[in-house]
Amino acid sequence: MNFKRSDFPAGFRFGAATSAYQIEGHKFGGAGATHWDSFAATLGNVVRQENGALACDHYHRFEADLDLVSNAGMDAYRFSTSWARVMPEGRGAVNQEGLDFYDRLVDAMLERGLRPFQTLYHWEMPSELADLGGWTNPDVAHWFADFAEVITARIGDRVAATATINEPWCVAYLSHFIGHHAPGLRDIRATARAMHHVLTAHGAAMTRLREMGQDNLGIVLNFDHVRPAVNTNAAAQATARQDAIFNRWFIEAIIKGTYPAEAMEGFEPQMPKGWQDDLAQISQPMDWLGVNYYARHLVDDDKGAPWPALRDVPGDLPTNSMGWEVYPEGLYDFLTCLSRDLVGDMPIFVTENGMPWNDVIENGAVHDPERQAYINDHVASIHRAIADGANVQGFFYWSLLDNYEWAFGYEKRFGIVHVDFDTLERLPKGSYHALKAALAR
Ligand code: IFM
Repeated sequence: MNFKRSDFPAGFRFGAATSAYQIEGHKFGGAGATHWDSFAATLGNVVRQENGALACDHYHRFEADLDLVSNAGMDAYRFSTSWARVMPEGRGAVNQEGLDFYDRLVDAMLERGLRPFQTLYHWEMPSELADLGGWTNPDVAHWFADFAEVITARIGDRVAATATINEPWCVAYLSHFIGHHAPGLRDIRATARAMHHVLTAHGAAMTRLREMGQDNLGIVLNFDHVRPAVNTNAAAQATARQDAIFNRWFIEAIIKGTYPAEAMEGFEPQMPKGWQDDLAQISQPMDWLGVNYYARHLVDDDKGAPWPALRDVPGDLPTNSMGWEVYPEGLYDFLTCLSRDLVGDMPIFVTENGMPWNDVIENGAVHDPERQAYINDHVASIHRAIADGANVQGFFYWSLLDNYEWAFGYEKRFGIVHVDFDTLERLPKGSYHALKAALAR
C-alpha cells in the first residue's frame, strides 16, 4: 500500500464491514424466516438459488473472525443485527438466543479493542412482516422502532455507533422497482411507498433511540458516480433523474427535509397520503453519516420507455468482477461535495468500499494486486478529501470475508479474507497482509 496509518489524523478509524445475513448462517440460533429465504428459493432470483442459511458460519466462528480483524491492526468492526434473529416474527416475541449472540459478539469486539459499529437493518425483513407488505406498509416505521428498542436495550450500552438502515436505495428501489433484490417487485407505487417508508422508519428509530438516551446515531447511504454516456440533452436529463433517485433522495430528505423534483416527477402521484407531514421527523439531526461508495455508471435516456427511462451504458474504465467501473475520484467528489453542500462538519465514515474479484488460491495463497490497487486509490481519495476540509473519520473495507453476495449467491468475492465455501476455511489474501502492514506503519 502507498499509505500508512500515520498519514491520517489521530483518531481516524480503520475497520472492516460485514452484515448479518451475508455471513452468520441464518439457520442457527432460532432466527425467523426472512424475505431473502423465500426470494432465494424462487427460481431465477439468485445464482444457484443460494441463500444465507449457512453463509460463512460466523455464528459459530465469530471469535476467530474477530481475531482476523484485530490481528490486521484495525480499530473498528462494522456488523449488523438481524431483525429476524432478534424477533423471529418481526414483532412481539423476542428470541433470547439471538440477543445472547449479539451480546457475546459485542463483548468479543471490546475484548479485542475493536469499536463496534452497528447497523440495525441490512436487508433481511422478517417474513411475517413481508407478508403484511414489508416496506410498503406505513406501520413498518413503528415495527422497526420497536426492534431498534429491543436490540438497543441489550447492546446499546457497548456499541460505539449505530446506523439505522444500510443503503435505503437498495431496500426501496433495487428491491421494489428493479426487482433484483427481495421482495423482487417491479411496481412504481410499491417503490414510492418503500422510498418514503424506509425514511419514516429511520426517523422513528432515531426518535426512539434518542428517547432511550442513545447517541452516535446515523444512517448508511450508498452513492454512485453518475455521468451522461453521450453528450446530448436527453442523456444529461436522464443522468439528473438517476442522480436524484440514487444519490439525492435520501440525503436531501434527511438533511433538508425535501425530496428532489427530478425524482418526484415520477413518484409524487404514487406517494402515500400525508407524506409531507413525515419530513420533520425524517430530517431530525444525526450524529454521523455513513457513505458507501464503489463505482461509476454511465447513463443514457431509454427513449420511449416509461419514467424514469434510464439505460446503463458500459464505459471504458477498468471494471471489477461485478462489471462495475472503478473510479476512485468519485469518492473524493462525494466526500467533498457532501461536506460542502449538505452535512457540513458532521463526521463522515466511509462505511463500505471494496473490490470483487475472481480470486483463486495458488500455492496456498491468494494474490490480489487489483484489490490492493483499489484500496490504495480509494484511501488516497479519502486522504485528499480530508486535506480539502471533509470531516472523514474512518474507512471500513467491504468486506472482511468473502460472503453471500445476495442475488449473485457466493459467486462474487469481495473479502480481504478468502472463504472456501465447502470447508468454510478462512485464508487471508494478499490485500489483508498489505493492509495490515500499512496500518502497522
Ligand atoms: O454486499 C453488498 C452489501 O451488502 C451492501 N453494499 C454493497 C455490497 C456489495 O454489493
